[in-house]
Amino acid sequence: SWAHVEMGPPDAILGITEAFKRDADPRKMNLGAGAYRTDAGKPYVLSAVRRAEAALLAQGLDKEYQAITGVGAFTRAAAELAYAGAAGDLGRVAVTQTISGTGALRVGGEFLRRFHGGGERTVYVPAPTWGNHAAVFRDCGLKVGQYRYFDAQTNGLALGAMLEDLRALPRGSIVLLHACAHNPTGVDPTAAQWAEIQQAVEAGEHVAFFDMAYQGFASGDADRDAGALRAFVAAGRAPVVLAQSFAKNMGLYGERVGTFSVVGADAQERARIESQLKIIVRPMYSNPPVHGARLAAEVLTNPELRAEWLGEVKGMADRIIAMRAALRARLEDAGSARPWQHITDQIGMFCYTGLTPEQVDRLARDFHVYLTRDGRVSIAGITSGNVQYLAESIHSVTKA
Ligand code: PLP
Ligand code: TYF
Repeated sequence: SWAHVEMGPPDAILGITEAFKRDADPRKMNLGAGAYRTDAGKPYVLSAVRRAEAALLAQGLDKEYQAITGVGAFTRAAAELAYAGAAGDLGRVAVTQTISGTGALRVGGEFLRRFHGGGERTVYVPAPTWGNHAAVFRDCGLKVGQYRYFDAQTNGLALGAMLEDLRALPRGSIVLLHACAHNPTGVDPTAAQWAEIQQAVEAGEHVAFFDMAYQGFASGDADRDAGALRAFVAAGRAPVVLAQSFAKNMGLYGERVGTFSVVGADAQERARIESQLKIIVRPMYSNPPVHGARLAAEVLTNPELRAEWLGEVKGMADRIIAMRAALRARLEDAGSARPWQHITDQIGMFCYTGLTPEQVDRLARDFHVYLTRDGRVSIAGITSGNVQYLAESIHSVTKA
């Protein structure tokens, strides 16, 4: 019997969507899960993706298995998007297609457990970080530690504390870095701050594990958003591995499109690493699904679709920036005495508002506004039609 199987807790983020669905009030807002919505509050399939899908359909492709490492045209184009010229001609970069960013983190964690030094290794993640990081890495058999990242006083980066922590880590640790649009805080280092972080990682001979789930989404410029990753790779002093997701920047959420890659020393090293990535993937899921990867490959390699896609990413980023400005302005107009500048200072899909768990609970109970209890707001859920109501609701629960 399975009577010993206890009920597990619901996922902290997806549980909010469930609560939202049960709420019948027409004013309700779901600011929980990080999924883009149009200004009409609807899910958005990018036009470039729709056109790529039509082109693929017209080709009448078969459904044969692809390689263990996935669709070659996709992994090449994805690596090119991430690294551009920073790693040379990419001949030394081992890449495998993964089940989106989460699967990339999982494959990456497995790779590091097997091949990064001997004995027990710890991966250090920022405090706070995406809620799934610790669980993914623990399931890979890695230990998970934290470094300080966010300063609640300033709602900004705790650079001094972060550097102090990175410098104190055991030599050869693994440091998880959000490449851009840090989830949940929306706080990214500046280029100058990144240079200091890079120096600390290199000095400790740590592995830089970049998690890039929002390339293009932070600034609207895919090259700019990959700047930190490329600087580490170009310097060539720290080992770099990368988990890449196309869920957000191509709107391919449920298609599960991503990659895991390792920057090797040369083509021979790449080949050895790739052979081991295959050995990790084979017993896990054998080989990845093809449809989403073909879509992404088509968008990335067809110049017309690529240009359209980059414009659409910029459009999504711009709408989010506009909603940040609107929310801050409406809060100030409503007479809120609290500082709200961090709403417009932070970038990416999320704003870390500083709301307490009790205030978050009141927002849900009294105003039908749902967000995670850490006060994270998914800006993508805000529209020009509901931003005024949201500002009034937040003002109500935050005034003394
Ligand atoms: N990493 C971060 C920081 C994220 O925010 C997310 C989710 O949005 C992911 C990874 C993985 O998402 P997915 O598995 O949908 O690509
Ligand atoms: O942080 C988020 O909201 C996104 C979406 O188990 C998400 O990463 C949330 C929960 C989850 C998977 C994705």
